[in-house]
Amino acid sequence: MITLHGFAASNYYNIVKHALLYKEIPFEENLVFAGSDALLTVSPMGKVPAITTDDGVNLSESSVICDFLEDTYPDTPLYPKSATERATVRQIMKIAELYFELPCRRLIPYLFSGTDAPNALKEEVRQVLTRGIIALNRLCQYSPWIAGRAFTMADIYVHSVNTVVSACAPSQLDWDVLAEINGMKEWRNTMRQSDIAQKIEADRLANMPEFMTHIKTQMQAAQPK
Ligand SMILES: N[C@@H](CCC(=O)N[C@@H](CS)C(=O)NCC(=O)O)C(=O)O
Repeated sequence: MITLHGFAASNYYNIVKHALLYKEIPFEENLVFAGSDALLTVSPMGKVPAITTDDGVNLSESSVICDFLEDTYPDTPLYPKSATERATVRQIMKIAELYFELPCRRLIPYLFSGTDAPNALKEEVRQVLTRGIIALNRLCQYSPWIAGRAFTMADIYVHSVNTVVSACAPSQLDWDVLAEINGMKEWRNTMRQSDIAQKIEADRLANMPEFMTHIKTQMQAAQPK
């Protein structure tokens, strides 16, 4: 059985968890936080998520794991058949990660510590997000799913990405970034209603207190003595 390593408060972890649940692939969860030696044994960068396959192979990087799951468990597909359409799905995922999630992620330390990010950082983040918004407005179709008529990995990916965007941008930038993408909020409401999304959200909330304790311990350890 596949083991999914990481923690339920992680949006990247939840991408893989959502795909596993959607494809009805049996898996077990191994709770491990970033920064631990245990994680480094399965994830070379020490990042969450990682999986251990049935064959005992460790894999990390959410998009790599998503591809592995699709290749290994093609039933209940999450990518279209044609190479062009598959690339279009991956293009949405990549742009959402690089120009939507990653800039917002830079604000997370300030969100967690309840402080205001420096203005120069906020400006850098705003500039990347502005271009990300233009790109996603061009790419996302919402007809009814993000890449068109079929539900794909891009729906799962962007839904999880949005957890970080919606937590960071309004509070740190005073900017409702999701409202800038036509159809995003309506689609998000639809996404939230599935049983899988609701289970993932319940697990995320349940893991939050332990995760925040872990973060506070890490922040205290990093303070100069
Ligand atoms: N590109 C990675 C990003 C994963 C990532 O940043 N995960 C966070 C948790 S949400 C993490 O492990 N952070 C700790 C670190 O960056 O060292 C992926 O797609 O899996």
